[in-house]
Amino acid sequence: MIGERLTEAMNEQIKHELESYYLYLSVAAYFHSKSLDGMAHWMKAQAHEEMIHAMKFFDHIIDRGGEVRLQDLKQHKTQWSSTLEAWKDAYQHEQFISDKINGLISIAREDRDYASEPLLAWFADEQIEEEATASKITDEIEMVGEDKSGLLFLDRELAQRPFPAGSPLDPAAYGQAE
Ligand code: OFO
Repeated sequence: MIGERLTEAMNEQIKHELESYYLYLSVAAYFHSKSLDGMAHWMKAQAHEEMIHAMKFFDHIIDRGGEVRLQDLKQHKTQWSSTLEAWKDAYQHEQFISDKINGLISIAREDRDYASEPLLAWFADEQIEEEATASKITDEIEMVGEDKSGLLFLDRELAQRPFPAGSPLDPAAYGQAE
């Protein structure tokens, strides 16, 4: 059975993952308002991943006999001063999440909760990828600067990210063309 300290920390992490979901949806709305629909699409696909992250912790707590206690979510920004600022926020947010995952690993080790190791190792790996991707795109946006054709090129490229099959965030799932 999972201990109370780790249960509490994982419940907190469910909140952070749902806030990630919310943040990426908020950034998607901002990009749509700027006609950067490819970037908005990328953010929605990312939001889908964040919901999966939240559910991994949700199921783990339940499977280990703990109690899931959902918490209030923070209100995110709805406006950014530039495309670059929005991507920088996403990158910074991923660094914050990595820190939280490291905190969970420390608690699990201190409490000798070996059963959570595979899940937390998966998240540690996932964060390497999430940070690397957000950092790379932020660098690219920084490189194109004020060049509108460069931005358009990146927007088209980011539109290529596939939605996981059956994603409720895929406009095809609710009969919309993106
Ligand atoms: Fe859940 O990895 Fe991003 O936030």
